[in-house]
Amino acid sequence: MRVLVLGGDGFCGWPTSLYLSDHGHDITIVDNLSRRKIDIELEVESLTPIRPISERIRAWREVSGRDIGFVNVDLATEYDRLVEVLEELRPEAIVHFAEQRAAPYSMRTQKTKRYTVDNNVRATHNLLTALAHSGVDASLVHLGTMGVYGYGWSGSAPIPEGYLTVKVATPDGELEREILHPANPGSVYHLTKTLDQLMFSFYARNDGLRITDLHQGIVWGTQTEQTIRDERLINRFDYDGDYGTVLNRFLMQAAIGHPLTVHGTGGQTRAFIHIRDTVRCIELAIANPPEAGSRVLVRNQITETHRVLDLAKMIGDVTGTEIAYLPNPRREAEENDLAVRNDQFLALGLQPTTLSQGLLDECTDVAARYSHRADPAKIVSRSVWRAGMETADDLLTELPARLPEPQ
Ligand code: NAD
Ligand code: USQ
Repeated sequence: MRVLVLGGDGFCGWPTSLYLSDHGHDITIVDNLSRRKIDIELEVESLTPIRPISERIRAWREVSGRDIGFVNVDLATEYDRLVEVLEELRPEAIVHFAEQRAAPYSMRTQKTKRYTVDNNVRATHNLLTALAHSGVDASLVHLGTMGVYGYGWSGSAPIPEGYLTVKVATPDGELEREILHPANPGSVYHLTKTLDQLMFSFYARNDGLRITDLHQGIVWGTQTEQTIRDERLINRFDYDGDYGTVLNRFLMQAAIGHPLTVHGTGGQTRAFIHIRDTVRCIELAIANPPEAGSRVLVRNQITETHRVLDLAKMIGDVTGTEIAYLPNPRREAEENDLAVRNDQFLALGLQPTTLSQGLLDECTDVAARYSHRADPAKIVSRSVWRAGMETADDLLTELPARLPEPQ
């Protein structure tokens, strides 16, 4: 298949591009490299030394003999360019990763709130308009998030895949309806994903676009079968307080002997998926699009759920790292239950890669190998959900002279 990977230079997009290329698909990455610019703005770098995009693509050609195309387009502001790219390449499938994806960054300042909405909503809407008017018959697979459902809204009832059956009381009796699951975003970033959902619903209905929205959990891990083949292909590893996600942060923290940064009580339960399963799910999603004229196909892309504190305890016990209970910079439920249906991907043949000591070790090893690149002053999360909320001081001011050996 000819596939465009929008946001293909990012943490999920790069390994997905390599995986699909390795499996015989013809890949072109579209990315404006904005994520790399945000690193410069935040004065932080991926823990792993990611190479410039042209070097990445050159290395992949050397290693695999396969070409990946690259076009630098800002989807939010370069509409005409986007239409040109679609008409020239005529993709059969488009995978849309290209959004500002960090909740803490989206809550950092007025500027980052506005940037997140402007970037994400315009990128998605430009893409939909371009698809509706160009006559390019590509199915679209978008990366949404579990956070559109919110946490704890339905107590211990499992979260369905996108749609909820409700009963509406009317003067003539009860009507049964299937509605999009109520949106309950917990950050400006998550809010943009709930707006994306409405745009998808409209364009699927009005223009017959074939759209799959994948509500993905927190992705952990770094390397895939492809990125591990050459150091120049290495994937991004975010550990900082804005872009680092909880499990990878704990693994990295354990690797440098930094206390594990639990926000509040650690009673937050979240859904997780390993990066190796992310790339498989994308392949399954592009191979199984909805029919034209059908509603948006929503699939939950998660393999397991865990409580933040349980993850911290597990990693703390194995590595001997202490836990630091920090003031929570976010406004979120201190504790929540979470059960999620993921029947669709299981039925399509996904064999979940669940948390195992081997994979945790692999990730800790990567973190340990590059731990000298870490800046301890970037670890504590200081983007607060409301002005004046308390944050913690740095827990480590410099890297230990001798870093702990990987266990
Ligand atoms: P990332 O920030 O590493 O990658 C996003 C890529 O999109 C970057 O390379 C960036 O330069 C590009 N981009 C952003 N705006 C763009 C624009 N206007 N035009 C062109 N390119 C643009 O993020 P990621 O972790 O790879 O996440 C990818 C997608 O998956 C996001 O939409 C995110 O919401 C979703 N997701 C991620 C996770 C996770 O844990 N990482 C979990 C659930 C869902
Ligand atoms: N947390 C800690 N300590 C930390 C970091 C986080 O306790 O050091 C807590 C947070 O307070 C939160 C939970 O861990 O309760 C998850 O935070 P996270 O930063 O790992 O994940 P989140 O902000 O939800 O965002 C990430 C991705 C986002 C994606 C989302 C999937 O950045 O793109 O959409 O995961 S989900 O959470 O399922 O909505």
